[in-house]
Amino acid sequence: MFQNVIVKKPCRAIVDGISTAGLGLPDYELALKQHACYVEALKKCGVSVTELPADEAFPDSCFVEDVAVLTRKFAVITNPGAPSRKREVEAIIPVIEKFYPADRIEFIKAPGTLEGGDIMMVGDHFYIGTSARTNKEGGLQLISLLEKYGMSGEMVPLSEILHLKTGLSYLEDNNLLISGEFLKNPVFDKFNKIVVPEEEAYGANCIWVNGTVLLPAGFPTVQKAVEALGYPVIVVDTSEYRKVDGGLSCLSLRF
Ligand code: CIR
Repeated sequence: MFQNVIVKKPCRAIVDGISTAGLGLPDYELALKQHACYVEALKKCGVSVTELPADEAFPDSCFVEDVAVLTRKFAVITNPGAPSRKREVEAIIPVIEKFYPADRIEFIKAPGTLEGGDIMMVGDHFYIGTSARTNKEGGLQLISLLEKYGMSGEMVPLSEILHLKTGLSYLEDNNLLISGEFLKNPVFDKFNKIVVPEEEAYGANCIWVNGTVLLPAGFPTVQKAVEALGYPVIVVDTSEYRKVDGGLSCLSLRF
């Protein structure tokens, strides 16, 4: 169960965020409204939400998931692989210090790079996507930190999408939403796979929060499949974040 969630308001500079989507520029006012709905949905799941102010210096800074990995035993401040995002970590450190003692805050160090979107938690085991943003050195550093705290991790290479969780969402109870290049990876064979069709690929990025699943709006096949598993669902429109390659998981740190 999660007690806390950290989110960060989008800034006007979100229009300059890194994007490969080809869907046009985000509408800032709509992005703000969608963010407020996202926060409301999280609160309905019984978590306490810490909302950080917008930071105009960093266009992608609302995607707060990427700057930290928060486990039940310790926190990791990442070293984002995207050069424009590296210094986003400076603002998150004092926030993480409010929740974790100083001796339980660890750091990914250069030449290691790692972004939280590449990390999927399954109990005390963590899947680490090696991507354009997270390199093997960063993955090895995280695995050795996990082992220090009695947990474990393994690396999963990916090449076609941004982050591991762009294409995978663990919904607890062994249920895994899975899409695209991960379908043929035997690493995930032990899960109950809920296959996301190609045309709904963006819908593979959902979040489980205390038994409820938050889903992006506009992905009916994914929604039906998640509902069929018995989860209560809250649909949240993330259209403006999709324009800068972001989704539901990217917008929060849940711990
Ligand atoms: C980026 O490219 O870094 C942002 N425009 C999107 C980050 C999405 N984060 C995530 O999937 N965890």
